[in-house]
Amino acid sequence: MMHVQAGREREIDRAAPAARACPPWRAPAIALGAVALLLGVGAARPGAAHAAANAFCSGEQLAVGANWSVCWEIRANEGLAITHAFYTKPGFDRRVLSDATVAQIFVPYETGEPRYHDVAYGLGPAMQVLTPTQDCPGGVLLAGKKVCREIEDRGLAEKYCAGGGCATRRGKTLSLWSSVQAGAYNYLIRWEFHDDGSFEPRVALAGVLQFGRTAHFHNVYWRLDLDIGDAEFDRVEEFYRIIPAWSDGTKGVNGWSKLLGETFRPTDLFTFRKWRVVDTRQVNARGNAWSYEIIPSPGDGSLRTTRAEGFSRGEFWATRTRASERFVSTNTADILSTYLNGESIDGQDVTVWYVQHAYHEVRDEDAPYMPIEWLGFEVHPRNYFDQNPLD
Ligand SMILES: [Cu+2]
Repeated sequence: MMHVQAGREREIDRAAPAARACPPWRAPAIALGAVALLLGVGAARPGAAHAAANAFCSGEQLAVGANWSVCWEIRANEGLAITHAFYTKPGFDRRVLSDATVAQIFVPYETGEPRYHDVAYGLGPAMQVLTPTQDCPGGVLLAGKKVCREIEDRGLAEKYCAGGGCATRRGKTLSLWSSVQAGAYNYLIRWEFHDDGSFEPRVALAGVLQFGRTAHFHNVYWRLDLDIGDAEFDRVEEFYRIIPAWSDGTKGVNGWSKLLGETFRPTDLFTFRKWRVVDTRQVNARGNAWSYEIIPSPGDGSLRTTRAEGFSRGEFWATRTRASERFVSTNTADILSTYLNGESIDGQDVTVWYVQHAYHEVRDEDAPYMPIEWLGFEVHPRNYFDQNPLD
């Protein structure tokens, strides 16, 4: 595990053309995106193993707390990346994630231009130094004060009454976050790992408006390699809840459909659509397959643009895991679509991509400095444990 090398950071900066409206890495550069894509630090692929994250990293790259053991690194393009995450507690030590990143933040304006591809320009070199007193008062600053690691109280985790008495359990979260300067904006990229086995990738919009009152989107593409137990033997499934033709509307049915080949899918609020990655070789004590599910947030929206921007065709993508397949787009290329080349994802090592579309209709309160607005979604264990792991 390593940080972005300083030399590589400079190379991105040097390659960036000057621009009036924004710092160099934010400039809509044609060649720069392709250059930056070559600079990222590749993720080492783990073998199939049950071992805590400390088999993969040490020192400040290893974050431990709230029943998690997590490795992270800084990459030239994606910034703060999670490279391994294990759920661990006494007598329990099991892999959840091998690799998780922000794969793109695509920001098109309603006037048609500009159309920014921020990860292609490089989030890593744009990470800012944080302050111990204001940014990270209860945590620890790492990576030259560019990453804050915290263990926080997340409020009530359980509340129940039984046997004549009531009880409350409070939860904890292990979080790692950083701030990235993207033009006039600040993005906060934050990974939260909760002690109940769920985790939450989050991005906040902050800073100063880039182009006054022009409405625009922040399309955040997340890339997750959920390696539940083993890296191999994944299967991706899509949830549905429907009202059958025979029902008068008071009765519904639900189920999971398998996605057998590389594909993209739109969100569908009417059927409570969500997705899960299942390990086909492992079942819990109740005989149910281990899985983790990706739950769209209600405000995530959807956006379809042009044929050339084919990466905007769906909110959820599933592809065969390839170490080289890490990015979504540049100013001139639809990269994500090229990963759909007919490979089977049934029983393979699978990477899933989820897109959140925030529509930023500017309001007066966004100036002079924007109130921080968070985007995020939850990734939950489903039958990964035999029961609530906090009990
Ligand atoms: Cu905005």
